[in-house]
Amino acid sequence: MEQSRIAHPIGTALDRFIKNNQGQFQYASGELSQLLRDLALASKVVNREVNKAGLIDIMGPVGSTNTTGEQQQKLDVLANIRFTRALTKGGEACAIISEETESYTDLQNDGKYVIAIDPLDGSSNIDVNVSIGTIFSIYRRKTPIGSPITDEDILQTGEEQVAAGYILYGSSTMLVYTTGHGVNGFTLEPTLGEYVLSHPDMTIPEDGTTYSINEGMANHFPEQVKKYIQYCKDNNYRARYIGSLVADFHRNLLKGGIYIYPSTKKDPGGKLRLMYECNALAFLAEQAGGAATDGQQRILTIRPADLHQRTPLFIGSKRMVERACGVSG
Ligand code: P6P
Repeated sequence: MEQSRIAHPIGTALDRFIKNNQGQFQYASGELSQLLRDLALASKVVNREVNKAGLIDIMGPVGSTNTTGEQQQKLDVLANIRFTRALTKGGEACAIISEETESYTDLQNDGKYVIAIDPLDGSSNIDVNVSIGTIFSIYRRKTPIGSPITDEDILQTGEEQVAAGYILYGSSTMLVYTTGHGVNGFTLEPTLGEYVLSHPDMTIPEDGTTYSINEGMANHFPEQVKKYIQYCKDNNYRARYIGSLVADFHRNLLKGGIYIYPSTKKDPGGKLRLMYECNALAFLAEQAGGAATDGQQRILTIRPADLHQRTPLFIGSKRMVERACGVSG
């Protein structure tokens, strides 16, 4: 039977919303609520730094690369520090998997949750003032509290997420998350410093006419993807590609559409990372009535072998994903 939905009046503050819906969490003991608050707090600090990046010396590259060989931007490193500090102080997380660190961070505490996070995705857009985002997944640790963290706690499939979301630092700043009971979006009211409910019960249109893909690499796409892109053109679809996954995903969530980052000759396993980019967005997409696959299987069923494992990604409106993957004609 459909869980009785609590009324979600627009304007409800995030804290109040979390409290009102705490009963939906399988482990309704308040820790997950506190964890979401810790992430929201850190995002407000990152938002402040993103919004004034041009005024203080935090733009541009640090001069180092992250674990996946990508040039780290100063704001990447700052965001990672902010989220790690908030989660450490909050005490609910026992380990953090981050794009910015080679291995996971063991917080040496009795926290029940493991966080996988891309602290600032789309960093190549930071210096040109284009929207960027934070992506997070929340898992419960599997081994007993007090015992050492193991790969069993860290390398979990996307289906085992207990919550996931993103923060979009765009024309407004939004926090969008799910705990497995639908998707809700909150807009930061800057004068109050509060996230308030602006997009209750978000659902993605079953079909759409917007496709997001870097066509500059079209010569390196698999034949099925080339065929689908031609189908989009033959049907006068709209091409929109921001170069920030969170921004493209958010637009498609609201309006309908598909985002594709396929395997290419340069990145045969795809470019995007399973643990801290794709799993969270796949959970959100499915909760909103959409779909997310690697071209063959649901993203959420992929068993990770490595923290920084990459995967091809087809995500968005269900009908569009099916057609792009050749499931439907
Ligand atoms: P390309 C940003 O680095 C990112 O991870 C996503 O946010 C974005 O959609 C994609 O990579 C852009 O990659 O190869 O098209 O520049």
